[in-house]
Amino acid sequence: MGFFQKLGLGLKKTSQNLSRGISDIFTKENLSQDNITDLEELLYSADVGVKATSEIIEKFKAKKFDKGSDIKNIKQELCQDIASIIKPSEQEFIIDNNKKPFIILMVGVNGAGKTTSIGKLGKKFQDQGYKVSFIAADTFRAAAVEQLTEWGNRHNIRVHSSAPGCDSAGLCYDGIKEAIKQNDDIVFIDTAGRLQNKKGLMEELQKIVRVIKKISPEAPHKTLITIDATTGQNGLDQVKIFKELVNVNGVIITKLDGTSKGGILIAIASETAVPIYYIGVGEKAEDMDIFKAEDFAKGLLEL
Ligand SMILES: Nc1nc2c(ncn2[C@@H]2O[C@H](COP(=O)(O)OP(=O)(O)OP(=O)(O)O)[C@@H](O)[C@H]2O)c(=O)[nH]1
Ligand SMILES: [Mg+2]
Repeated sequence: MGFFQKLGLGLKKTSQNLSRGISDIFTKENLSQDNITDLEELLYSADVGVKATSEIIEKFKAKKFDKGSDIKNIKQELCQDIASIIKPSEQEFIIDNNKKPFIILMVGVNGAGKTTSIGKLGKKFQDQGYKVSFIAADTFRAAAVEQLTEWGNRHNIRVHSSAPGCDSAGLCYDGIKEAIKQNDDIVFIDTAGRLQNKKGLMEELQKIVRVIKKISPEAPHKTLITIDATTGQNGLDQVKIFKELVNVNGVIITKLDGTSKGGILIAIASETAVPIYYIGVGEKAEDMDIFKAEDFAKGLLEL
């Protein structure tokens, strides 16, 4: 199964609600203000958010659909409107070969999918011929180191780790030094999950960034945040706050499978200028791929 199909299946919970809702709205009666309000509510319930919803509604109103309008045509128009809103967030993830190792810091709240995403992306880049290593800087939990080590073992990727409880910034420093020595192309740094409103933990993350900069002032070359799509609108705050504090410059949206809140991707695209590089629709390595705006919009409307 190709990723486009997987995405379609993964988005089922969101797309079925939307599809059914649209059919219900536009088969009942003439298009009136009520229909527009229903459509608005439908978008809110998929966590599309206030800004993107009003943009979509404005575009949609201008089209003046009527009772006789074909549902497929309505969906196609909506699909185009959504795609045009999220398109600016579709950007190629480029590894700059002049920055060696290319250092990627992974951040986010607890359980969002950081470690899994590192495993998946590490494998992806290795398949492209890059020499990859991981730094297990989630020193809070022994299980976190084991989890990353398991991904490393599975794909023959070196994992730099230390005993739980050690200073994570120091571990990052050593890990990067080691990566330089080993001539690695890409280093992923896994960090502990932290809630965006916990000051101490956010300060610790800033310390990690400061220490990385001691080795290379331009690093981390990418700071990615993983957002669990099932958390809905809170994901938007997470992007904004992590961006403010550690200059997040890329988003990965995980767990789009099994949620009816897949619209959060649209909210993040419309309300932050941070590119969305990858999306996840399952636990396996092949369940993550590049974010493509048109494909996502099609999946969302079952087209
Ligand atoms: N269904 C589904 N599960 C996912 C996806 N991404 C990650 N998971 C699962 O989500 C759970 C949490 O993922 P982790 O990678 O451990 O998350 P984390 O952010 O590292 O968590 P902490 O280190 O505890 O903060 C695991 O069981 C993953 O297999 C996805 O795209 N879809
Ligand atoms: Mg983790």
